[in-house]
Amino acid sequence: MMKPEIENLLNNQIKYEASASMHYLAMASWADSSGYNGIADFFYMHSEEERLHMTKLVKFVNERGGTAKVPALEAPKSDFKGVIELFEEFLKSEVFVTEKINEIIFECLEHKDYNTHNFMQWYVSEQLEEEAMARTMLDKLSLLGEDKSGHYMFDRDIMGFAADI
Ligand code: OFO
Repeated sequence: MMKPEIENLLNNQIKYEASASMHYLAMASWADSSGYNGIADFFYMHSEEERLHMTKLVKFVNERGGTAKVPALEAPKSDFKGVIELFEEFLKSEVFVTEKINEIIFECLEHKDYNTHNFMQWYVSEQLEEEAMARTMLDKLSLLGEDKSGHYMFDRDIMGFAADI
């Protein structure tokens, strides 16, 4: 049986993954309607990934005898100044999720819940990759600055970058 403190933290994490998924869906939609089709595909795909992260947690909580809570969510930000702001938001969101995952890892050790600790390792390595990806993309965009034609090239090549990271 899972300790209530851990169950609570995992339920909070379900909410963070769900809201990252909706956040990225809103970002995909903004990119789509702004003519950045590559960036839109990247965030549509990433939104799906976060949804899977959420579902994996829902199943784990239920399997361990807890009760997973499907959360209500606030509407995500849907308007962005440009591509740079989009990727700043992406990095900020991933850094936030990493902090929350680290808190769970800390509490698992405090409560000697090695099973959940083990399960959460998958999220730790996933976050490492996602943060690295967000930073690399933001670095590339910072080099381009406000250059619109550069942004369209970035949009054309983004799936290639994502595959290389
Ligand atoms: Fe990238 O947030 Fe899930 O884990």
